[in-house]
Amino acid sequence: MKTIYIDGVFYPESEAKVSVFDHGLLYGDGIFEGMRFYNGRVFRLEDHIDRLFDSAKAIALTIPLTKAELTEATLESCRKNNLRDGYIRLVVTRGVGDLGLNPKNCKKATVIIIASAITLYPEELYRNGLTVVTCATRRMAPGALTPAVKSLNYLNNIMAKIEAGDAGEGLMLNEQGYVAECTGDNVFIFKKGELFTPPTSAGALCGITRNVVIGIAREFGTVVHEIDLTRYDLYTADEFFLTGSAAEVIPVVSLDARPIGDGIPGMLTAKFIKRFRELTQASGTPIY
Ligand code: PXG
Repeated sequence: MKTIYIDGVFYPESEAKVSVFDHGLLYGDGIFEGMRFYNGRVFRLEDHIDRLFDSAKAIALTIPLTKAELTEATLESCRKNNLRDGYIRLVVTRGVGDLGLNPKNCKKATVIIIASAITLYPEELYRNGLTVVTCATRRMAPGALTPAVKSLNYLNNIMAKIEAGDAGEGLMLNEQGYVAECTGDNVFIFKKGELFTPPTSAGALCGITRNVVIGIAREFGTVVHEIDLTRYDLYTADEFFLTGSAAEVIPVVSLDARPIGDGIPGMLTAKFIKRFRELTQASGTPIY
């Protein structure tokens, strides 16, 4: 039985409930983080906590805990569930209000922490690679809600996911038609040994796995370009992969029915996956 943190109290899964008047539910008014823990350590915990507080700041939401308190509550959620490997979902909503979207009527944010054992992608996908299709649904325009905020408004990404269906993962473009990201992952390509990824200004979340991969590239002496990419750049890439806390680093072997490179996961991607896995096993904030 899972034990879930809500506003300072741990509840059994069946009793872990929020009000129907919570604005996270009524309006998608809130923010979240999804992170992983491996071998008894939470990977990049500090970065996730920092990004959560930045998301909160951006939507004028006060998290009723300090960063240190939220960090401790996150680690305690793993301990209470006796877990060494798994997934953590941190959610902060605007809290309970009335049937009106004005956040001023919400007195206190709701803080939820779910630590769970689920793994999200089968190992064969890392060996065989993903199929990606471009979706008609565009990534949220920065003038509407900046994609830098990891908000509870995922509807446009969900529409893209529905479009992608069983075909595979969905690639999302921005309003100008440049590559933004996939529905829950950042995009990278290799061309002639150099690494390319869209800038966050193109509508990509400033992914923590993305930053780790850029760090690995520095370690390897690989040149990294954060520049606007079109679908042409992806079609003609030597290698293509996605990054995200859930997916980690995962190869892509086809986009819109065009094989990427030789149509099999690339050697450079494999090198990055290996190094990424070493880092997840050997670094992070100790839980116990
Ligand atoms: N873009 C979007 C839109 C995301 O939601 C990423 C990129 C990758 O960012 P990170 O920081 O994780 O490297 C995300 C992250 C889930 C889930 O349960 C989604 C994410 C992360 C963890 C779990 O669907 N998205």
